[in-house]
Amino acid sequence: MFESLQDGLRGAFKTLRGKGKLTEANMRDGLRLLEQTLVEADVGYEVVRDFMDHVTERALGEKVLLSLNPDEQLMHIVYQELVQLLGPEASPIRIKKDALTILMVCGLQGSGKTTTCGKLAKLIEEEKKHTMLVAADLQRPAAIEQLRVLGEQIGVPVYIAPGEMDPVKVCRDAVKEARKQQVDVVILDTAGRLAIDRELMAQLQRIDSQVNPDQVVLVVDGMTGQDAVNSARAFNEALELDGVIMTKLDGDARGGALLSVKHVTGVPVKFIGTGEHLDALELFRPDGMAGRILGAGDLAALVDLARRKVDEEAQKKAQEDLEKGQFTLDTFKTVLKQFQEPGLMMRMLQLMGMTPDMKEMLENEDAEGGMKRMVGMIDSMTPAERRNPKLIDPSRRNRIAKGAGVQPHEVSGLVKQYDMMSPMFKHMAGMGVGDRMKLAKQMQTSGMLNPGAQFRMKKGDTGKRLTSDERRQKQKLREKLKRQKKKKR
Ligand SMILES: Nc1nc2c(ncn2[C@@H]2O[C@H](COP(=O)(O)OP(=O)(O)OP(=O)(O)O)[C@@H](O)[C@H]2O)c(=O)[nH]1
Ligand SMILES: [Mg+2]
Repeated sequence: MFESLQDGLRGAFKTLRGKGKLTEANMRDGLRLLEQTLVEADVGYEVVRDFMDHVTERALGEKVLLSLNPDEQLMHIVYQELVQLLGPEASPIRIKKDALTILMVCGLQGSGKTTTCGKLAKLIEEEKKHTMLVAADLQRPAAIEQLRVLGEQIGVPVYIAPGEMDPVKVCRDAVKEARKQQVDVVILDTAGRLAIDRELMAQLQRIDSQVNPDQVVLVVDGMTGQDAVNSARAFNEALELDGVIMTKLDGDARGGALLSVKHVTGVPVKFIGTGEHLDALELFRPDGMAGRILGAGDLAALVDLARRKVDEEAQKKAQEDLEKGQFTLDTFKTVLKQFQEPGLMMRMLQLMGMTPDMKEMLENEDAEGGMKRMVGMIDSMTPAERRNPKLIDPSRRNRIAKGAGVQPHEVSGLVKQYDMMSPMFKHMAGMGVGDRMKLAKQMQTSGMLNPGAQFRMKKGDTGKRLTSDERRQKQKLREKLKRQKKKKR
């Protein structure tokens, strides 16, 4: 997601890293790169200007210039300002407790309305609420059929009124029917147009005033950049939107629309669509997204994804083990086994914070195959070995390798990874941003994917070590800072 935006930001922070002496001039270089990156990501002009004003004011503050890690400090400022820009709060769809919630979904043609209605219904059903989809797009006969098929796939009733020409009547009748059937949430899939026109708006306004939905959400295509923002503005003027759902962020979207829409329209993003699959809808969390954009991952989204993907039994076991502070190889195996769905590992790792070079490297790896090998090795261990991998001496190692059909060094690799991972897993809960950034860095060097990967990973992980010159400079700065502190006291 947003790869060039991520690259650009990393570039901006990099200009500050390892600089012997940080001055206002080189901080300004970093800020200029930051601004350029935002413009290239198609963030609106006004938004870039306000954002840069805030960041610049804080970055040129004395504290950052004097700090030992100006790149990290700037990153932190950018993180906080991004959270403000994107939210700052998440804005979930509210569902009433004991009454019918009416959700009206609108948007331009092809923005992803119908798919999103299906995804929403699926998500709500997973929360043990009953939904009903309403085919209120009478523009094309195929639209009704599309919704009917979607409903069938997820096992949700679809209200269809054959031969009815008035979408307002369809919606009114559907709501009546939903009340009768004691449905919790009714989702209206309305018609779209290629462009905003008066007739469409008038139709939507009639539905809005006669059906009185609890929430009106607009679906916009995140790939269309500022056009998405403009359509959000127009729809909001006509309908007073409660929120936006931005789709197709899995593709080549540059990020500009997502970064601009709240600032320009005042309407929060509620969910994001990240794929064609019916489970590719995520609650939009500004802090998580800011973390993702900065390459620090998004643990809350990771937990959501895990909750949906990892089966309950496995989850419960892992949770219990973690609570007891026992992250054994058995727990590790339980976790690993869940990751063998193609592509899932990649999604998880992205949420954990993965740099593009790491991604490129992993794309050449057979991650799922690697998991299977690891599970095989754990299966070949005795219960005692799984509880205490320290028992694994060379002769046990050979036995395990033979049993799993792998090389002995792969067994050592697995144990090493387990050693690295287990404290991380134990500390994952309740971590702040700073810790998450640290965790992301650790993840990148731990090579959890397959035994042996960590060695390659270390090789590619260059440029982190400071030269002796830079170390001396840092030391000087540190001493200077100490002296200043003393003076203050
Ligand atoms: N990659 C990707 N594709 C999506 C996403 N959401 C929707 N799509 C695709 O976008 C296309 C259009 O989606 P629809 O749900 O039919 O869009 P619509 O707004 O209902 O379109 P009309 O009913 O014609 O106005 C479909 O091919 C969807 O699979 C998403 O988050 N990611
Ligand atoms: Mg549709």
